[in-house]
Amino acid sequence: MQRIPPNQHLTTDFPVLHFVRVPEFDRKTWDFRAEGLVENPVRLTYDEFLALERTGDVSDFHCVTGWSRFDMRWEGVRFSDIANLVKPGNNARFATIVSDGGYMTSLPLDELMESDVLFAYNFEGKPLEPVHGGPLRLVVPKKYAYKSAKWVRRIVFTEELELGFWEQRGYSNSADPWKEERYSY
Ligand SMILES: Nc1nc2c(c(=O)[nH]1)N[C@H]1C(S)=C(S)[C@@H](COP(=O)(O)O)O[C@H]1N2
Ligand SMILES: [Mo]
Repeated sequence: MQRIPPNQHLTTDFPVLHFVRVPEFDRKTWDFRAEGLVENPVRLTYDEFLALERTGDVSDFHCVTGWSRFDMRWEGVRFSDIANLVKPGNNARFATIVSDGGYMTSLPLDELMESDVLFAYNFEGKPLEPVHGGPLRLVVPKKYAYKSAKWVRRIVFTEELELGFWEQRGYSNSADPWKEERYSY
């Protein structure tokens, strides 16, 4: 199989793409919440988040506007490790990922539980830069990158799908680059 999805072109720089101001990061007040349909909701400070089990992963990145980049080296915490901590109820089928600044996206839990889905705080061995989502972003390598929310602060486990920022504006909710699922029509 080809490594680059259909109608994507390869780039070696790291374009910056987002539509709000980069949020301020204050290590003392920043928190991460995982809540909704869970047995054990958590609120973690930045230091508590850093103390969670750390995982590294190298993955490719595909933006729906057409650029792809190979071999992005991320470090952070697996989504599945957060889920195991909060224990989603049997009725939880999706999670909505909410960013500082209001951006959001959502995914089915079974896709988020894959081992390459990380909440990343390091990129190429260094703290993730604010423009790229620092201090914490989601990375979902198998989806177009609008699923990889930057500046994540909260995840909410839900029974029903909530459409995200781009998904409400005509972009595909399934967002599979290999099937070229760019738009919802
Ligand atoms: N909070 C937030 N996350 C976001 C976006 C955004 O506008 N706001 N844009 C998404 C899109 S469309 C892409 S392609 C990637 C871009 O990540 P980068 O700026 O690190 O290259 O971030 C995604 N995550
Ligand atoms: Mo994108």
